[in-house]
Amino acid sequence: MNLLADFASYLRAALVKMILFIGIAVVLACLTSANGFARPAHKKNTRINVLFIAIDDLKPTIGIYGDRLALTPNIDKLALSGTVFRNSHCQQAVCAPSRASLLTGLRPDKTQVWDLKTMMRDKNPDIVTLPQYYIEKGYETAGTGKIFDPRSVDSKLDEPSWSVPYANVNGSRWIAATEKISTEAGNVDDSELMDGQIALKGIELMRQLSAGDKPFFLAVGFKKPHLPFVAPQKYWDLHHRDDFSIHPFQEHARNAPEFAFQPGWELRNAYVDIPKEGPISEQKQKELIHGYYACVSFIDEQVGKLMNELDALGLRENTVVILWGDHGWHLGDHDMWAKHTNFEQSTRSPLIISAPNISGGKSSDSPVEFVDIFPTLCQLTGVEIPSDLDGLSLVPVMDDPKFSVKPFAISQFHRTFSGQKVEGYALRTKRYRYVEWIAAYKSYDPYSDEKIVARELYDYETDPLETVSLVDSAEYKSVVEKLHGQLKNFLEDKASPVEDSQGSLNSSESFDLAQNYPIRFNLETKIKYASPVRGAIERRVCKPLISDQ
Ligand SMILES: [Ca+2]
Repeated sequence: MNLLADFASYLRAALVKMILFIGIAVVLACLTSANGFARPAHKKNTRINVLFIAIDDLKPTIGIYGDRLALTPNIDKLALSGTVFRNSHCQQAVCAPSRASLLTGLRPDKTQVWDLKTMMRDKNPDIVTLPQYYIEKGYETAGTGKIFDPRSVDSKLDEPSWSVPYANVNGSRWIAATEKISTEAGNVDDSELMDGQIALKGIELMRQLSAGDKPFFLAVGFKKPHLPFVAPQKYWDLHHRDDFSIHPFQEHARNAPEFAFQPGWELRNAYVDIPKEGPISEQKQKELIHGYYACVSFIDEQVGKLMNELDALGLRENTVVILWGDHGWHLGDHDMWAKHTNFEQSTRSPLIISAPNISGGKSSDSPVEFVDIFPTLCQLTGVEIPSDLDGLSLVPVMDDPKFSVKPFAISQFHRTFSGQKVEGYALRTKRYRYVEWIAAYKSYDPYSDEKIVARELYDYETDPLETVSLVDSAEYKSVVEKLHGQLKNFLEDKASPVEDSQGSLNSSESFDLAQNYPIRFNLETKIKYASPVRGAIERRVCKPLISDQ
């Protein structure tokens, strides 16, 4: 009995050990599989993504730029996490040339896209664009909406630039209008208009890209506030027409050459409610200004949707967000509408960059240019900066907004004068704008003073509205000489802006946005009040950072 009992006891113990062994083996197998030993590990992407937001025809009618009438809570919020460049200028104030230059980091005289019909790769088959460069660096690149101007690239919106086929979005330019009118409102959902669709497509792409193993460069290009000024009624209702005034200076600047101005053909030639020539009534001007601001608020809401998705996906900490408008816009100043000039309201364009590991709420008056965007993004994402770019990284300015990387920005535009082509090169410093109009010339040609057919000088400290060109004023003789010398050196490629000022610290009035903006205004309150679901809005009061209008 004892032996049998002992044997039975032995069997039970052996059985328990066996069960324990099998159990432990199963658990271990599960654990190793769960730890990924049984299959390749999923490598978490720790590189920096880029969210690249382009806004067509957006001037700095943005709250954070000091515009009292703008309602742009989402862009303002983005700006408070980044750096606002208040003295930022496009290279040529019209869509295709500005975008081709920005997206290649090369000035228009190198891309040779100066108009709305030249195909960028006909002139430069081997040019490497910013998104294309990111593909080379191991990124996934995707785009939707308007990034390149479609008139300057192939039907796939520059196929070499995108690793994911470009996501086109279609839609009507008007809500219900059967005629080509310049403004329209309608009780429609955002998603019924093209820009609402672009935001949704941007979100879809962001989700798709964030699920992949590669870092991404996602470009989302909104089409408003480009004409016609069409937006859902709720964005028109955010603004009160009586709050808007027509521009106080509606004449051509004294002493400026007549050809420097344009007759507003983009507005006058395309819309049935605008006279082909002659005065535009005060009532219609206010409607246009109201429409522009409504479209800006409409786009601001779409920017908010993208930013919310970026946060929801947990991507904010490893994504650089950049927002830019491709050039400025004349809203009636100098009796002009639209762009196509070398004046301040055409060349000055919003630029906001928010980057992980660089503190936000900064604002800089340093002159900067859109050719600076390519190298800046490279540095912010830890990618080597190509050596043949025309711009400079703005990271030193983002680190310390008192820093200047260059003493001036250069814009250009062409005209016909006395039967010949003249090219106007505008040099913008912190205080001045100096323009030379040069006959039958581009910057790659030999420079000669004798080819200059006209010059202009504006002093924004004494004349922010550019009412008079001071180029012949005795008081400004030494200023003109200095700026002429700088422009001549630049055009002769003897001294790029780099050599003139790199590493210099200036003592300009740069300040902390969070402390100075807004003075009597709480951002959260503004977002609440600016919500389109609310009809009435409390008018806000904040200190303008720079005199815009
Ligand atoms: Ca444009």
